[in-house]
Amino acid sequence: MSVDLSALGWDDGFAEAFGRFAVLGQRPARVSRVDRGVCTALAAGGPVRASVAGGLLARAAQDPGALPCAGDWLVVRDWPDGRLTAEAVLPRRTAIVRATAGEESFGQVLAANIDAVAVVEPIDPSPDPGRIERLLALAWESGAKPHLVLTKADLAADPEAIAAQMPGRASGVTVHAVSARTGLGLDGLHPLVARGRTLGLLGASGAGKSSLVNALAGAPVMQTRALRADGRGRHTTTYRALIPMPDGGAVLDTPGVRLVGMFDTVTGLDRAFADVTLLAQACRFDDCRHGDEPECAVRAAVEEGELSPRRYASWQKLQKEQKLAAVRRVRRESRERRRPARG
Ligand SMILES: Nc1nc2c(ncn2[C@@H]2O[C@H](COP(=O)(O)OP(=O)(O)OP(=O)(O)O)[C@@H](O)[C@H]2O)c(=O)[nH]1
Ligand SMILES: [Mg+2]
Ligand SMILES: [Zn+2]
Repeated sequence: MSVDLSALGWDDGFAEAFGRFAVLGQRPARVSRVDRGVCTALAAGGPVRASVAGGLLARAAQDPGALPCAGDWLVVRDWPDGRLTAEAVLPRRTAIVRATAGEESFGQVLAANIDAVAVVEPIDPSPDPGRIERLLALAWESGAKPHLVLTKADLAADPEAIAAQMPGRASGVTVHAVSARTGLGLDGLHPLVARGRTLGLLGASGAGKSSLVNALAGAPVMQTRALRADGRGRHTTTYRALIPMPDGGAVLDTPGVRLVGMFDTVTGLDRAFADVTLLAQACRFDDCRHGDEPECAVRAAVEEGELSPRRYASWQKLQKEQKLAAVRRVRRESRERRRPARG
């Protein structure tokens, strides 16, 4: 089976980066899945399995984010005994990075080189605006273009009316109501998985991400939750996977994201709450905390009904989390500077 790499997003930019990293006899491949240090990747000649090379492992000891992740472009080396190794990861254009909760932990790369991110949220039971805002902030942070996809639209009487109420609109996110079961609304997603494009999926467990992958692929490529086994908190998908689409393009499916410690940087939050950020710029004081300061534009907007109290509260909560995460990161970084370098 041969693989058309340009259908998977390979282009002149990656080719140039590859030229800088690779030596003769090495070839590019895109990671579809990683299991215990072994990457399954799509190369021009077909799928390959490559273990992570020593040099790359050594780099990853300092920065775990350097390890290959689904969606990465690798420099793969063939050895005379038939083994393959992943020698390098080409610089990522975009990445969904989740800050993990612990003091010691590092950002975890959930998906790399995606062009768009779909925040996937079920329309039934009713969508959770707070969760959507949180995931949209993470999506904005990735550098890829966020979309909101409301799944299971077949279960709602008026999906468009629900879509019209969703947060995200305020910051320019397109909202799609779709059904993997009936095919409703899938046409709107096809441009996101056109030849050369990759769509990343981000959402809670059970949101219907893998069902969406199967509906877009037109084949049961990912396992989905069995109808009766709907125990809460169980994840059906347990690994991240890049799935090529039949007409080119790819979808990157992820296990349901748990919502702890997601924030580390501020850009995504500003973009997901572009409306509130704009308001805050009109506050009298630059360091306004939107408490009892005079001439606070944010509080005025809430009082006048322009900004919903729910969205305002959600923004405050996420900002608090982001600040905590930043403090943790600074502490961790200063600990690392004090620690003598290993090896
Ligand atoms: N009615 C209806 N049910 C759906 C639809 N899409 C998914 N489901 C159901 O929702 C459940 C969860 O779907 P999955 O696709 O496994 O969810 P997931 O987001 O991949 O979950 P994790 O892999 O655990 O993160 C399954 O029982 C699906 O049958 C849909 O469009 N309509
Ligand atoms: Mg799944
Ligand atoms: Zn203010």
